[in-house]
Amino acid sequence: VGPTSSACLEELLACGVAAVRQAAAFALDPGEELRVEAKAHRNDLVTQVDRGVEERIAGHLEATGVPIHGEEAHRVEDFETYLGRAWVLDPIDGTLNYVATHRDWAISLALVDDGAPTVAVLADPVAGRLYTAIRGRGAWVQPLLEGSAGTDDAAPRALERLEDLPLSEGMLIAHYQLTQDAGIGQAIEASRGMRCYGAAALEMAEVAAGGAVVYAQPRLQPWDVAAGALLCAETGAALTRMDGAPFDVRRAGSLLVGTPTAHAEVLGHLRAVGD
Ligand code: 2AM
Ligand code: CA
Ligand code: CA
Ligand code: CA
Repeated sequence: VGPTSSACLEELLACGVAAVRQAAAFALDPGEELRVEAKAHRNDLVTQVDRGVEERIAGHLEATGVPIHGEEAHRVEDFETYLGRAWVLDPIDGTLNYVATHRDWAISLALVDDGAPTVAVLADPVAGRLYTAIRGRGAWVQPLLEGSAGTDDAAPRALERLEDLPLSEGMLIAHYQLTQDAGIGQAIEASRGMRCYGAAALEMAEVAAGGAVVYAQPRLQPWDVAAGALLCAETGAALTRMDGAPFDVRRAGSLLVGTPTAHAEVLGHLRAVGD
């Protein structure tokens, strides 16, 4: 592993950033009325914009020669055990929010190599923020839209390493179905308060940026978590399944991510009621 391979990751990051910026502009202003369809159940929605974003990004990334594993149209076969490089894409994370309120949705793209996320591009288009990361080199946030060249506020700013705050000094992000779990109930009591944004990628970015000390969610897919997992790892968050098992972004399952101390506290609450 020498300078060539790192230059290569930077090129792939630049390509991902260009693809996501272009697709975000489209999703912010698709120029036609939304057409909403239900998939597996009545709240599992997809729109022509989800599909359009995936198509646009896939088209842009074709030149990289890396296969795409995306929520709406692209699949890498046997992804759970896939080795090598793949782009993992959630064209719109938080489709329900996109349809209902037009905010709290994200575009999440990651390059995964032998199951490990190595490049992350995560856009919060309504907030105008773009998060990026390269494995082992850090995570950054910058304006989604490119400002006038040379201005300081357009440059990527490194996300600071997380202060290892306990649950009592921060917010806990969890979803309704989890609030009825006794262990999570205890953890909510021990925290400053509970929040829920309904977009897993943004919830992970919130932990990486220090806005919440922990986030728990029972069932997530690779495209929900691949980019967020790298942002969180690069800022020093602890990341496992909700039972403490190791996390593999290639497999669907639960997620518990947070500052090392808050993460351990929540695991303790979950285990205390599980015994
Ligand atoms: P999505 O909007 O891309 O489907 C909402 O609670 C969060 O969980 C979102 O990140 C949503 O992603 C994700 N999610 C994963 N599987 C889901 C499902 N079957 N139905 C609704 N949301 C799902
Ligand atoms: Ca979906
Ligand atoms: Ca999603
Ligand atoms: Ca989606």
